[in-house]
Amino acid sequence: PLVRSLSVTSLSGFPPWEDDTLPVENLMFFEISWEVTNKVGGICTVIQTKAKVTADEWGENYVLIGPYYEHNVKTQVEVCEPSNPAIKKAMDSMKHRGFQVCFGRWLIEGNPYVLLFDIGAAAWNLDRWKAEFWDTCYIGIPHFDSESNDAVIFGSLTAMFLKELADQFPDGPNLIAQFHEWQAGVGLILCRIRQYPIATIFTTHATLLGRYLCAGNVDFYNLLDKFNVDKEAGERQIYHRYCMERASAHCAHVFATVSAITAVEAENMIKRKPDVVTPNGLNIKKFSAMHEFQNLHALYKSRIQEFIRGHFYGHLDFNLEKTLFFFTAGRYEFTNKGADLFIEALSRLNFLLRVHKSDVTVVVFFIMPAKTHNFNVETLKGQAVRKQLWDTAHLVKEKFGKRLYEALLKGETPDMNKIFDRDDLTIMKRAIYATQRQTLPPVTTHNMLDDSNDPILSTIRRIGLFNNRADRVKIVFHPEFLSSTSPLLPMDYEEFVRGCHLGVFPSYYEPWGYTPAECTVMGIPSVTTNLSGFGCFMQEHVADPTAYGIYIVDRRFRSLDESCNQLTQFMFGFCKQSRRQRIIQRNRTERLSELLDWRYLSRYYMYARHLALSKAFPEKFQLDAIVPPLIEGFKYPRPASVPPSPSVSLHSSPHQSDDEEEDDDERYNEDEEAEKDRRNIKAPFFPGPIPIGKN
Ligand code: G6P
Ligand code: 1S3
Repeated sequence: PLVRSLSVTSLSGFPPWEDDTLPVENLMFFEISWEVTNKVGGICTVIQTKAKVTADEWGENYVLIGPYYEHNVKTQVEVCEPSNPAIKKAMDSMKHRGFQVCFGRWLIEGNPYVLLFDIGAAAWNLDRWKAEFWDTCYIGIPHFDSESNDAVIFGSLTAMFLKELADQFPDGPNLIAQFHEWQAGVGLILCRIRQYPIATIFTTHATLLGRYLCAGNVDFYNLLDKFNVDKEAGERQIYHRYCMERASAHCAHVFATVSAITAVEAENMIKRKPDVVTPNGLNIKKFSAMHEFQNLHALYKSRIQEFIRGHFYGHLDFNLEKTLFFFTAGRYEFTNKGADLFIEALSRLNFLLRVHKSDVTVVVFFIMPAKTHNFNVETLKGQAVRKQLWDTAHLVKEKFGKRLYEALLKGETPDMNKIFDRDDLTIMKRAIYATQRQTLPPVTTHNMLDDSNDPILSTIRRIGLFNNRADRVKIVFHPEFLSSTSPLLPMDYEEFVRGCHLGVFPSYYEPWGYTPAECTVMGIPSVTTNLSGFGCFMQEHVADPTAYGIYIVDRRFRSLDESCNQLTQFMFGFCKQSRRQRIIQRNRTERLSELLDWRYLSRYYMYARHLALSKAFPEKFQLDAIVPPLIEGFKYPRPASVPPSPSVSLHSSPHQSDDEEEDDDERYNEDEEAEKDRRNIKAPFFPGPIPIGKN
């Protein structure tokens, strides 16, 4: 009984992927997560970016369920009454029992409905619900773990609401509920054990144990099947959380995770093989003009250059036109996110650039939030000095302009020896004197709370990358997320990424990894690893990822030292590219963005829903009738022209020039290259969902 058809036109000129979707008129779909309207990490990005395609498919029958926080609601939600009388009735019943429930539209693209529960206001039930949870599945929650207590309240309220709704629909519509991560899992466990008629999906975005074990000094991937998981969880005092996570996965009709590598991890840590992998996508907006994102790169790069002028005042003996900006960003998990490997590789890169007498300078930004006492004086002073020089130049320019004008009015050319008077020279000399400094440009922009034990700073001290004049690699550690209102670097994250040349994310533990994916859709090359979901995905679907600006470090089958050398070589190779080659590479990187578009990737979520329905209501939904045929092994082909490797002497266009300034028109040739690539692609783009196993 398939009624609706979804037509997605591929940007690569592939045939549109036509698929029969579910008869959503007879279904309701709920997605439950602690991060609905509440940004904590990557799960919010998943839900937020996916909202549009899901709302387009499900319309009024799609509702997200999350926790109520007054500030979030005030800034992100338009509160309204539910149009569906059944939802209203269920909410009224809950309100009648003393619970606070809020309904509205989330003000993001797609405008999905949200239903939010006030966790604090329901806390008076905590003891009772914990006891019920214990009686139901023998998982005991210690009183001091407030996050787990919140999970019990959130789960109990979710289950109560879904029950109220299901009771009103003895003959349908059928309900599907997808729960994300262990914080939402209690609701799923309760629904299943109490046998509510709901098709359930549990998605884990990372396993608790995987994250903990990787952060310790453990050879995680080689020992995956050797861990005594109960014991490991107990020793880390997360046994109850681990039980919630494991029970959620086992109770669900369908168990999903975000990447193949996390599927293997889940199989070993949670002991259930996921039924489906649902890779994370993004909401891709294509510019109508191919070069528009290149213009944005130039625009935002100039803003970063301004910051550099201030930060390195008195030490600006490097050419900003030959300076590359690398960055890493994310949750401050030093080893999990590969910051340890990155700094070591930077020290090797510094050495290589110095011995090869390279004229390239690399400024590396670390954007990872840590505890601080705000900006440090030296950093603020840098920007003040830059501003003062700018004002001085402006003042002198004004005076100069006036004199020039007067002279021209008299029909004279000015005497260049007298064009500056004594005052002008004094002002200029004083401004120059102000740029003298006794200290090196600071490595960190903030006063750190625990400076001496901070892992990034400690490593930098050990290897001695202190922004000396002779260093070709300079470090700027910004231990706070970026903001367009910052007095230091007033840019938001997206602008900053666009202005950089390379994102470096050599993670050891990364179930998916949105940071390199975001770089890709903005046309910025990045480094990732074969231990990250994103890296493995690219390896699987792109024939030559490096040519497209996706550098994948092998952290799985190589020693730490070998991985470090590989990363160093990637970065050194990148530094050897000409501007023309960088422009070509950015164009290619940006072309991959369609691989990450929810318009394609959401079909894995569709498949998970089909599967859940067929398991929960086998008499009504048969899977065979709705799974699209699988066409395996699709790869995005190699680029039509020569890869922009600096060691390759062949040029990728007829007008190669070493003059950096002449390179800009290259993008038009690149448009042609993109066309050639499109013609090269023969297979349909995304073949359809990949079920990776059965229970
Ligand atoms: C973009 C702009 C060009 C600019 C170039 C700089 O392509 O459209 O005008 O010259 O970026 O590239 P680079 O890699 O040197 O920052
Ligand atoms: C997790 O967030 P994280 O940074 O703690 O979920 C994200 C969304 O699925 C994923 O991108 C990331 O790798 C995971 O680690």
